[in-house]
Amino acid sequence: MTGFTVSSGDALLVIDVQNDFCRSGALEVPDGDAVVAPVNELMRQFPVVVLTQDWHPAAHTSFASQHTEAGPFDTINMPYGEQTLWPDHCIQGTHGSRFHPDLASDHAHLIVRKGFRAEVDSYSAFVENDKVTSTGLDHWLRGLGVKRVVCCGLALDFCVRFSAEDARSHGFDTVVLEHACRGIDMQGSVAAARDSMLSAGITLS
Ligand code: VGL
Ligand code: ZN
Repeated sequence: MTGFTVSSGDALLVIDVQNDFCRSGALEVPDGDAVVAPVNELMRQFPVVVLTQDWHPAAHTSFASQHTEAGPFDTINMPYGEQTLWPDHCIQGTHGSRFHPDLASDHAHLIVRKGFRAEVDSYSAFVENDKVTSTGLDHWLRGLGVKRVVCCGLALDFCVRFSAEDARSHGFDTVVLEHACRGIDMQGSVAAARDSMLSAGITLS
């Protein structure tokens, strides 16, 4: 995190630091728990803090359990485009859907729940995977005069990546703080995410 300082138009966007993405979770991100300490440290410094929470109904169509033709981590075609299938995770109200117990969530000013519609997944904090349905976060940030969105959390190659790319495409200066992220990394997805974010004009710090 070299040369990074917080300024007044900044918002911190903390992606999906939830039990199912941490140790022994249903969709465990390698070393996912390691983001909690740096994320807590960051949250104390930002004037605006947003947490996201992946929040699926039990029969969500992104779950491999809802499909017979494909399994976990396979990609299938949905009406809105390609979708990776996942183990059941972050089911609304379950332990796996709760924030990591050590996450200092009292620092948050807004919690955005996403992926709650059974037919459409949402990696991004801004727009669902159908690329049209807004979560409202863009307007909320703009109302507060936010100019720059600083992203961290889980997983770097999915929800952090797509949240950062949508922040950028909505006109925010966008930074991803890699020391406070961890990735799933399937078939080179971390490298692909970094390339894609860099070419979108996102700063990796
Ligand atoms: C995520 C896959 C499925 C994430 C959420 O938080 O990166 N990945 N749901
Ligand atoms: Zn999910």
